[in-house]
Amino acid sequence: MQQKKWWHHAVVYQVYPRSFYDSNDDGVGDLAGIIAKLDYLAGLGIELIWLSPVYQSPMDDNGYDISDYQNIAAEFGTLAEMDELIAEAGRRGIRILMDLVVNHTSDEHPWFIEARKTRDNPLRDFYIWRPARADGSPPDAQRSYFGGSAWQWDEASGEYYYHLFSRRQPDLNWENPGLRREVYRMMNWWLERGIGGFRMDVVDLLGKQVDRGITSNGPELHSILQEMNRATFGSRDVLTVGEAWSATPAIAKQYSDPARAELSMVFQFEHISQTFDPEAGKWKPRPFDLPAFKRCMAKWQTALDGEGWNSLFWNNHDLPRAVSKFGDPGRYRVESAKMLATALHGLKGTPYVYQGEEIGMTNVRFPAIEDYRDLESLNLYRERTAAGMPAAEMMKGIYQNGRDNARTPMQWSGAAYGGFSHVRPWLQANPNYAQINVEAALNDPDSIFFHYQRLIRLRKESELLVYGDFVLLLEEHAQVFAYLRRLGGQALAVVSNFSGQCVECVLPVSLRDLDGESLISNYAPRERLGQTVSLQPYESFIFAFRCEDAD
Ligand code: TEU
Ligand code: CA
Repeated sequence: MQQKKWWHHAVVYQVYPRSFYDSNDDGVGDLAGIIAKLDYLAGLGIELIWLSPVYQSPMDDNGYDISDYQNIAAEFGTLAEMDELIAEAGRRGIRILMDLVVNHTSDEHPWFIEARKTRDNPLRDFYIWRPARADGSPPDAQRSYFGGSAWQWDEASGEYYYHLFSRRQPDLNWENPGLRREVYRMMNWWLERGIGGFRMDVVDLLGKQVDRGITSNGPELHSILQEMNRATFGSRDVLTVGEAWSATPAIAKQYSDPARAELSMVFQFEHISQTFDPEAGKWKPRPFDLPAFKRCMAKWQTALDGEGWNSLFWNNHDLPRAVSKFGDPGRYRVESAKMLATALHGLKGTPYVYQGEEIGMTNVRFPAIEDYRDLESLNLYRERTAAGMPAAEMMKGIYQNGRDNARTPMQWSGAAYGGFSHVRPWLQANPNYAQINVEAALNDPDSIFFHYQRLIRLRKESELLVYGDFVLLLEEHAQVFAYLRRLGGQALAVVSNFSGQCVECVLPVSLRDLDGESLISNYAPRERLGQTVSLQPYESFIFAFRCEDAD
C-alpha cells in the first residue's frame, strides 16, 4: 500500500477571488472577502483552498497574466492581507494553494519589458523569439488557444514572440536555466510564507519545443518537474497539483508516482473532453455518454491505484457548472447536484469543489455578447462570427461551455447582486440568486451544502473511502454509474442514477441481499440492498456492508 499523506483525506475548495466576495464594494471580489468567509468554508469541512491568481496583473485574463509574482493585485488587496489570509485559514485548519502560472507572464512583467528592449538584452532569452519569414509572416502556423496566431510581431525589436494564450501572455522559455532559477526562488519565497502548496497552471506545456511544434509533453517536462521538486517544495509536506489537459493514465503516473518526486497529482480532463466535439472542440458540445464516461473513470481509477493519485472534479473556473453539464439544472437540480457529489466523492482520489458547486449554482445565459467578460469567449466570438459563423450558434456554444458560466458572482443571499457586493459586480450575477444562495442552503438541513458537508466528513473518517480499491459494476448500463470500494473485508457500493427517470438495475449475484447501512443518500436511506435496485430520478447513495471476499 502506498505511503499515506495528510491530503489523501482532504477536500480542496477552489476560490475564484474576483467572484467570491466583495468586501469593499468596488464590484470585485477580494482577499478581505475571502477572509470574511473562512468560517463558512471551515463549516463545509474543506482543508485546502486553491486560490486562483491574486498576484499583480493587468487582468487581461483575470490574473492568469502576472506582472509581479511577489505582490498582490491592488483590487484584491495587499501582501499583508495575503499573510492574514494564510494565518486565518491556518487557524481553521485550512491551507492555501497558490496558483502557479509560469508557462507565461503578463507582457507587463519587468522581465518581458526588459526582454523586448533589444535583441541582445540579457533577459531576451527568458521568452521565445523568432525572426519573421522572408515575406514578414510569422515563423510557422501555430495557433493560440485564445484565437489567432501563436506569434506576435514586436515592432521595436523586430522579431516575433511566442504566446500560447493571449498576446498579452508571452510564453516563458523553460530551456533557460536562469529563468528556472528565478521561478524556483519565487516559489520558495511563497513556501516560506506558509502556503500549503501549488496548483500549477498548464504544467504540461513547460517542456515545449517550439521549433519542433511540440507544445505539451515535451521531452524535458518530467526532468524539469524533478528539478523543481528538488529546488523547492520537495523537502516540505505540501500538496502540488498540475493542470494537464494532455495527460493519459501512463503520463499521470509519471507525474504522481511518489518514487519519481514530481507532483502530488494532476488534473486530467479526459472525462471533460468527452463532452466536446472530437473535431470542432469545446464550442460544439457532444451529448453526455454515460457508458463512455464510466469506462473513462474506471480506467483512471484502476491505472493510478497504488502508484499515483487521482484528482476528482466536475468543474472549475474554465468549465461550465457541473449541475448544468452533467445533471439537471431545472426540476431535479437539488437531487442531481447531490447525486453528482456522491458519484465523484465516492471515488479514490482527492476531490475538488469549485465555489458555488456546493449550493448547486448553474450556468448563465446572458442575452448579448456584451454581457460577457471572458477574453476567450470574446476573442473567439469576434474571430468566428467574422469568418461567417452565425452569432446565434456561437452564443449557443458560449451558453454551454463558456468560462463565464463559472465566473458569475458567488450567490450568498437573496439580496441585490446575490449579496456578493452592494454595487454592480464586474460580471452580472446569475438572476437565479433569489432561489439559489448560501443563506437559503444554510437554512435547509436537506440542502446540497449539507450533503457536501457529510461527504467531506465521511472522507476524513473513512479509510475505506480513501484507500479502498475500485471495482466498476454494470459497465453497460445507460443510466446508472455503480461501483464498489473495498478494503479489509469492508465494502462500499456507490450507486447513482444519472437520469431523470426511475430506473432499475440488477447487481451482480455476489451482492445479493446485503445487510448494511446507507452512509449517505439523496432520497430515503436504505437498510438492505436487494439484487434488483430501483432508483428514483437522480437517486444516489453509498451503502456500506461487510464483504468477505474483498482483498
Ligand atoms: O487554462 C488552460 C487551458 O488550456 C484551458 O483550460 C483554457 O482555459 C481554455 O478554456 C481552452 O479552451 C489555464 C487556466 O486555468 C485558464 O484560466 C487560463 O486562461 C489559461 O491557463 C492561461 O493561463
Ligand atoms: Ca472589492
